[in-house]
Amino acid sequence: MADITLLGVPLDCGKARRGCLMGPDAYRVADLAGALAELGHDVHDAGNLTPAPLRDVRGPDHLVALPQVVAWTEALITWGAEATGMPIFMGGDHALAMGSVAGMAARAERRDRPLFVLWLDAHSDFHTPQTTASGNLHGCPVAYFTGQPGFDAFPAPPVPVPADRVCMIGLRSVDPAEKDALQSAAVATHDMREIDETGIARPLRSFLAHVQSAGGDLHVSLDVDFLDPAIAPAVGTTVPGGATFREAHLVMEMLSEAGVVTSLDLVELNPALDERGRTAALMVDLTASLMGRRIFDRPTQSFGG
Ligand code: Z70
Ligand code: MN
Ligand code: MN
Ligand code: MN
Repeated sequence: MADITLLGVPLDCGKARRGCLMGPDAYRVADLAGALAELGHDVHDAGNLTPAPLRDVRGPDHLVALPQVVAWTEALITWGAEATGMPIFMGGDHALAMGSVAGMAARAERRDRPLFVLWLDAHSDFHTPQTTASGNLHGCPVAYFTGQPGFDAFPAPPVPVPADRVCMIGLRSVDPAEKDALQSAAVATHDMREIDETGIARPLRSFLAHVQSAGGDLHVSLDVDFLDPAIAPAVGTTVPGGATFREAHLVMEMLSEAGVVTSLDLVELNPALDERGRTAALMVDLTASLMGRRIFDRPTQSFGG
């Protein structure tokens, strides 16, 4: 059983629309801790993280809340590098993944294991501060933690994650600059067109085989908008055509059976947009599937490779 630490990260400045700061408490109200404890895990709620002191940082003028996102990133890297067990980062918007992933990469290096990242999102979040048109830093975390240039205002990621250790599933909203950058980067990108044609298990199975054969740690970053808005309305950036309830649970069950997941982000939940808490409840159920909840028991599985 896992030693799980829930960390609230009420970061709400990665974009203009407010509400994600209530995410951590929505997960507490939906009893994420209880759902995981029921599976036999040792669960500890570490409360909410506090950002580092604001510094006078400079960057392109159109960036939204740059000093605040830098301060959160610093605090997350410091916290994550020292974390033990299985951290679950309860967001907060996706800008938190700059620090959560960079921190987990630092920790993985200390354990002498390569860190892999599974990015479950409608968006590729591969902008740099120079290419983002919106100025919203929640659209930039993957470029940051893979060590792309242009993040001078930020602390350098202690251990950049090589782009070929990142797998994105669920893509259906990719801006032109991101598309160009992804075409020359080694990130594995699986869009909804591919998933419709081949099914969601195929790309996931091959990525998990890769992680297993490399003996890696796996960080999963789950954006609410990976899911179809019909089942997960509580997100500022709904994009039609998302993962179904069954696809999402299958992904989580396969992740659980692979036995490689060592940390998780739950991001972009905006409780002000939820309907009677159903998106928060679904995110809790998906996390429970990831941590071992099953219809029938199944053993840990080797995905070959
Ligand atoms: C767009 C931008 C984004 C998440 C929206 C959207 C980015 N590419 N990311 N929601 N999680 O503004 O850069
Ligand atoms: Mn404990
Ligand atoms: Mn995202
Ligand atoms: Mn998204």
